[in-house]
Amino acid sequence: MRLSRRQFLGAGAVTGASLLLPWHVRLQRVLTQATPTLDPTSIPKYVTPLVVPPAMPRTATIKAGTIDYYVIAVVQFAQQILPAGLPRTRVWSYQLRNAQGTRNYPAFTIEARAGRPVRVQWINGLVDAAGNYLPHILPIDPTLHWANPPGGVAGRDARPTFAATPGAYTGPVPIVTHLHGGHNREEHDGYPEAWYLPAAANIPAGYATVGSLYEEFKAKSQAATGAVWAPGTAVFEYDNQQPASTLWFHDHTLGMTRANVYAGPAGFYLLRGGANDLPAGVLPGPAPARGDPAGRRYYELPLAIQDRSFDADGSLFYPGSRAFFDGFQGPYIPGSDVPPLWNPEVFGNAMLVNGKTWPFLQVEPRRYRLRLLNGCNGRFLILRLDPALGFWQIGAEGGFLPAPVQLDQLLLGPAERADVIVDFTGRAGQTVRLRNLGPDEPFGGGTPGVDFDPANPATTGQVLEFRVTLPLSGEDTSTPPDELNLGTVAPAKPGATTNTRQVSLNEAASTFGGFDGPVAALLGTMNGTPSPLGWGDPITEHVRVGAVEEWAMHNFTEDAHPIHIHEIQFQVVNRQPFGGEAFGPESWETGLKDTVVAYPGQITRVKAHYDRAGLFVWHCHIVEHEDNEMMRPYRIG
Ligand SMILES: [Cu+2]
Repeated sequence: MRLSRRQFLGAGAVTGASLLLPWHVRLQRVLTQATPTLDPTSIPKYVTPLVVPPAMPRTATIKAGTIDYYVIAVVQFAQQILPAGLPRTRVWSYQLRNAQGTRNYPAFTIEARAGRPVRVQWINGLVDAAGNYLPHILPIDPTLHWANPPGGVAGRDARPTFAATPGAYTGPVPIVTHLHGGHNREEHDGYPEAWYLPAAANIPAGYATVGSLYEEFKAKSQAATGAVWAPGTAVFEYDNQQPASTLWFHDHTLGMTRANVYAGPAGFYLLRGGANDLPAGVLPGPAPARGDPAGRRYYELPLAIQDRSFDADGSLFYPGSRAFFDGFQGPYIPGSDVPPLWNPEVFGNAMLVNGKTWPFLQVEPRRYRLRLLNGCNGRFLILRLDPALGFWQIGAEGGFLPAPVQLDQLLLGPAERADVIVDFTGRAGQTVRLRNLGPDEPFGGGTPGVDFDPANPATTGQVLEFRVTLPLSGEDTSTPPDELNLGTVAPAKPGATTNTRQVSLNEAASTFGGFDGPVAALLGTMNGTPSPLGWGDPITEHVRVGAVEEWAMHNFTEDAHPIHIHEIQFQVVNRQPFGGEAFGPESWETGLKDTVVAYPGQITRVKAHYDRAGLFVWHCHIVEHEDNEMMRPYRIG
């Protein structure tokens, strides 16, 4: 029996009862399986200094100095992620072309100015010294609806059929970079079907070398900007006509984002200036700037928090079998509808900040601005400081909040960002640890220790150590957070709603007899009852240019999903338990956002101004979900 796409989606056409599956229960069983061979408790903590990614140098300025131009390649290299003395780790990340000194995981930060475009030639540099392609360093399930280069032009961006269970894909790796939070032309968004292989010497005959939308977007881009896309590259221009904020870039290839991002490629893109930024000196700074001398002290720091697992040889561990998740050993193909390699969620057993396990940072007794990113594949973070200094959150994904919010903990779903101020004043000599109380399993909402077990306090419950050991280098002249006036710079909310849309979040159970595990997560429409839809189904979200739409996202699953809508920044309107009363957004959700936590059994409503025509996507940012159908195309105009 062959597993066709139609049969697969048949599994998704489920009733309400089978939508509610105990994924948590299954995962708990898995966590007792010690598959990664490096015991995380054997990794010494707080022995490695935090790395603050420097600002990415420009390749050039172009168009009479009006555009910042970068030529950036995704490359493979080894980095000391684990503490010195333990093996190095093979990773991928971005580097400026021909500048090995800019090679780092996570990438150097792109510093952008409001109103000043940034153009990047993104090179797929996953080739060896001889120019032959490098295979993926992590297992890729070729049975999903994915980029599928071996399918050729006719079979790319599809779910291939197999007569027997295949192994992992070992061919050339497609990439396409997405600027998360950006507001740009469709051809520069990093559409999942606009991927491209490296321009390698040994691409197998018959392989598709680009995704199904690459050529169309290439033509549009060249017409709009004049930039030529050479083989193995794409040239994306970012307008930076949006409020100052914390954006980030990462891979977005169809059906393999989970592995491409876990392998490393991600970086911060900090947009500053314009009407929605504060004058220099108001907030703690500086942050790394282009051309800084070595050893400069920074009071604004980007912090990318990620969970990863390792094998004893230092290599990244990512499960290569569904058996890791719930012990299901098959049969896969033929016989069942269960993807053999894909795992519904993957949690690492070690915590990394900016590419190092459990680093430490020496700080002065003064205020710091931290740009926090949850860069985990599927883990929700609940961050607290110990001792409990608390945080002043001043911004989220879409810019500043209307007013600073004092919080004793930060909840961050995958891809969410928090712009916060932490005050170490008066703490000289103290050690302050950043802890994580989020669960080591899918998050469903609730309180650590009450509704779920917090992360393992010996490992994933710890993140970073601040040591207030540096003498003050000078007076802290930044404005105390409780005196900050953000109201003048907080971005405007969308206007009155012109259209309301009901959409749904769903899980699909296997139809294989005797096995009720999840085989996919799905978005869909909602008309009294949910209609789950896959990536390949016709577009259902057609949005008029200029519309202000409110999307009511009904979550029929057991888990919270961080839902990201490309191209726009939305306002969180409210949440409403099924059959209950609506309540307003959290205090830290009062600005604009691009990713929102949609809780199980609730309707989460978000509103945005869809002002720019194009083909974009919305999806769950648990990237294992995104890769297996929990992503939908949508069109503006
Ligand atoms: Cu999800």
